Amino acid sequence: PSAPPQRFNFAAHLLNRNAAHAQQLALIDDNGTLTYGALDDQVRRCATALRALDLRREERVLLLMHDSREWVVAFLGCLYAGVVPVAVNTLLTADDYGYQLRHARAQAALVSAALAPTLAAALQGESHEVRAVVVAHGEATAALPAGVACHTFEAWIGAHPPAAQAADTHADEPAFWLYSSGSTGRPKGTVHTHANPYWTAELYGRGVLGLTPQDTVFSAAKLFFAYGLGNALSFPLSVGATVVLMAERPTPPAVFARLTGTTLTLAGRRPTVFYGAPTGYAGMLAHPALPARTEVALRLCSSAGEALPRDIGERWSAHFGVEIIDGIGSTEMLHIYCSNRPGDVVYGTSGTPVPGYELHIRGDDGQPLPANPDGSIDIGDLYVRGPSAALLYWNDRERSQQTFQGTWTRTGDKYTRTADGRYVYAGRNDDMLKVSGIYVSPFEVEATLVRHPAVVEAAVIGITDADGLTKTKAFIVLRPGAHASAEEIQAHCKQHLAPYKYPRAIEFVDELPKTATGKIQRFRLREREAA
Ligand code: 3SK
Repeated sequence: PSAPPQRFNFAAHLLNRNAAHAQQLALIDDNGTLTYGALDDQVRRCATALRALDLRREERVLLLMHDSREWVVAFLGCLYAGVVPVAVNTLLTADDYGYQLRHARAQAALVSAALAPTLAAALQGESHEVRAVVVAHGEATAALPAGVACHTFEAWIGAHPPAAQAADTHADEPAFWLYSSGSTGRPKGTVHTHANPYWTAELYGRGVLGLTPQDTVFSAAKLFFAYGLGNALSFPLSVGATVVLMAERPTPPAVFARLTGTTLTLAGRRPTVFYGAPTGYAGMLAHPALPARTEVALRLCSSAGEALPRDIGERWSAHFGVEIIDGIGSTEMLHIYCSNRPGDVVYGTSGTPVPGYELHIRGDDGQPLPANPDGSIDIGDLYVRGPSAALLYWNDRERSQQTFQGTWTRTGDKYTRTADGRYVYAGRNDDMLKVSGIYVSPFEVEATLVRHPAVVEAAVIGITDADGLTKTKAFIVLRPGAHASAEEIQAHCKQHLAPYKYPRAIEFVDELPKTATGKIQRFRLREREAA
C-alpha cells in the first residue's frame, strides 16, 4: 500500500472511502444500526459539538464507553475535529480513571451512563481539568462536581450541524491515546498518530485477513483494546464492511447469540469474521451451548492477546471447519505484526512477520542472534520495526526510550524461530502476566493483597491451567493468629483492584522463599508449581 499523504485525517479518510455506499450497514449494536451515510453525518455532527465545547486541537478527551455505535461516533468525531480521544478500559477503578484524567489533562469526558458513577467518583477533587461530561446510553445517575457541564450524547450531537471540514491534521500528528500496563508504575499513555491505524488496516486487516465489504465482523475484544480497535473499527471501516458491537462481557452465551445472528438487531445477520482471545475460545469450546457448524457463517477467526495453545486451535477448526489465525501484536505497535496466514496455519506458532514489519530476535548484547545452520533462531528478545509504532509514552522519557529505540520497538516478549521461519512465543522478559489476554502486574496484585489486615506477605505468579492458558496464583502468609478464607481474599482484591486482576488460585503458606537479602524468589514458587 502507498503511504498516506502528509496532510491526513484518519476519520476523514474512513468517511471518504465509504462515501459511495451510504446505504450499506456500517454498525449494528445492541440497540440499533447505522448506515455509512448516517455514520458520516453523526461523526461530523460530533466534531462540531466537540468544537462547541471549546475543545481545541490536540486537547485530550477521556472516552469511557461500552462498545456501541456511540463509541465509534465519539472516537471518529474526536479525530475529525483534531481532538485527541483517550480510549480507556471500562473495567478499571475510580482511582485508575482519576490518574488517567490528570495524566492526560483531559478537558472533557465521554461516558456510558452505567459508568458515570465511577467517573463521577474519579472527578472528585481539584486536580483534574474536565469541564464537560457527555453521557451516552441514558442519563447520568450520579452527581458531577459543580462546574462540570453535563450533556446527553444524542441531544448534544443532534443540536449541532455536521462539520464541513475535518481538522487539517498531519499524518504524524497525535490522533489518540491508549493506555498500556507495565509491571511497575502507572500505565503508560501510548500516543498514536493518524497514520498508524491506516497502516494496521492496510497491512493486517486487508493484507492478512483479506477483509472485504461483504464481511460482517464481530470482536469479543472491546474497542478500548488496541486489538479490538483494529478488529471492529479501523479494519472493517477501511473496507466498507459491517461491524457487530456488543456492550456486555463476552461470555460464551453472549458471543454465541451474535455468531448465530439471534439478537433482535442482528435479525439473522451472522458474522463472517470473529476475533477472540485464547481464553474465550477455550471457554466456548467447553460450553454446552456451543453452536453447530451449520448455525454460524464464519469464514475466518483471529486470535491474539496470548499465544493460542495448539489444542484449542485444532478443536475449534475441527468443530467449525474454519481456521483461527493466531498472531502477536501490542498496544505500542497498535495491532498484529507477526501472524499465521489463512490457508497456512501452524497452531502453536505466531506465524511469520506481517509484510511491512521486520522482526529481530536479539541476544543479551542487543544484537540479532545468528540463525543456526538449519535456519532456526534460539530464544531471545523480540524487536519489531514497522510503520504503526506509537510516537512515545506521554510524559515518560525513561520508559519511552526503553521501548522505542530509533526505528525499532522492544516488545518485552521472548521468542524463538523455527527452521522454516515461524515465530514461537517463549514468555515475557519482564514479570507481566497475560490473563485472558489482558496484562496483569503481579506487583500490583501483591500490593493489594498486603492491604488486607490478615495478610503479612504475598507473592503472585502465573500458573498454566489444563488448557495451557495463564492464570494468576497468590501465595499468602497470614499474620500469626489471623484467619481469612481464599474467597474473602479474592473479594478484597475485586474491591480494591480492577476486578479482572484478582488471583484465580490462592495458597496459604507459612513462609515465602527468599534470598539472603530478603527478596522473594518467585522463580522457586514457579518451579514448585511446575514440578
Ligand atoms: O496482545 C496482542 O497480541 C495484541 C494484538 C493486537 C493489538 C494489541 C495487542 C496487545
